[in-house]
Amino acid sequence: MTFSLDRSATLLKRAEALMPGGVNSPVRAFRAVEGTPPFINKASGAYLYDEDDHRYVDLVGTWGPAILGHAHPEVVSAVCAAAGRGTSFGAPTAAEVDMAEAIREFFPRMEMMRLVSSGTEACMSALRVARGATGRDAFVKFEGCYHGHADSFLVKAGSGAATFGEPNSAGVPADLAQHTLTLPYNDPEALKALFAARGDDIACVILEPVTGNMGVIEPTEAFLDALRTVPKAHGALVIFDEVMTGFRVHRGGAQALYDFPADLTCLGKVVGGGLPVGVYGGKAEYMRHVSPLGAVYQAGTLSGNPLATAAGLATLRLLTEATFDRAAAAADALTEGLRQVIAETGTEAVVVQVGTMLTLFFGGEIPTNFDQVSACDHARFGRFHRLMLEHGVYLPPSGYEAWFLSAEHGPDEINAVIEAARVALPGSAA
Ligand code: KE4
Repeated sequence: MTFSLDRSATLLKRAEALMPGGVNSPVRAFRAVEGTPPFINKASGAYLYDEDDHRYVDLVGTWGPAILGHAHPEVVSAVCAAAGRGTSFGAPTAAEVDMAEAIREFFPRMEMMRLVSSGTEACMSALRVARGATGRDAFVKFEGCYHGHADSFLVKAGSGAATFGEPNSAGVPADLAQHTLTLPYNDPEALKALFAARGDDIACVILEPVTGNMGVIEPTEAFLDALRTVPKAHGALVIFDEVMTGFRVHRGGAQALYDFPADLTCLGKVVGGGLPVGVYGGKAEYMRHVSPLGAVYQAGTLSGNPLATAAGLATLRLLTEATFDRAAAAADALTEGLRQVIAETGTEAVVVQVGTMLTLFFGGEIPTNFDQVSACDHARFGRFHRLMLEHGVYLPPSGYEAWFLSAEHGPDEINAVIEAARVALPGSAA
């Protein structure tokens, strides 16, 4: 039976008349891969179900949040119970206190924090705190890293910006972008040289401590060592954007994995259990700059929303060591299986995995920065993606993204992905 997405194609036509590209976030349009994006109408455990009644093993996990698997019964019932008590109050609630205490259990360096509604809000607010606390305008980001779509970050950005070859977005004023200083990832010498030249102007360095938005790339020891010493020597903060790596590369994020003293941390995705939650926080000396205590303003109608905190709190309470280890074991098994099939089929590809996330790159070497990722064969990834979809596996629609595993990906699901790759790897050759 041929693989058809007729209902999704019809929905896409309607959607394109109303929303740019027919989507509410660019990567979902599947413009970097082949074919129509399936419109999803249900998710459960490790699976997605689309409008044309296809079932897929899901390796996007709604871009990270679904570490427990989709529609976990205890998360669903927590959200339903909260909804029955009202969806939003715009007032402090006990759940927000419980949530902040639960987050601090995972991230003890977050002495004080603020809940917001997205990773973008978390990162833009953390940058504002760093600027407010230091009185400096310039900040450092790394090429290929993505910190959400706030203006200052859309300079040499990763994720969809990189996917569509627009790492510098239109609409960002040059006199704002001039304060965004970008460096190659994993280049300690470049970091040292920039600080030697402009250290007194720099408020902070922000990075994905393990990247996910140019595929999964690990930091080198030398890079981490430079990050531990150079910014501090010039009075600049280090912000760990753990929106993706938080609860994913380790239950305590990359700062636990590498024992790194991040001054500020941004969280998102898993922390909301699939509902809109972002968090920024860190040393109390910096967070006390935030209104109403200090002069750094940040606000939000739905910050700490009762449904979102119910989903987040249920997720954090369920994310025990054993649950995390199940998701990490699934990622281990998938990495091992993909490497075997790559060898068997003689494909030029490598797999990089950290914790519960991984990326397959169509290239000969393990990439360490954005240029090396860009040199991979992304056209082949587009063909591979389509073949995997036709064989029941839903991958992120870009070679610049991470694949995510959950506690619900068992041997059946991992074997199904490996068998699909056994066909799609050779099938995707030019
Ligand atoms: P949101 O505003 O999308 O919640 O978070 C922005 C963000 C910040 N920091 C990191 C490290 C992130 O990965 C993200 C968002 N990630 C993308 C996926 N690469 C979200 C998916 C999308 O844009 O549709």
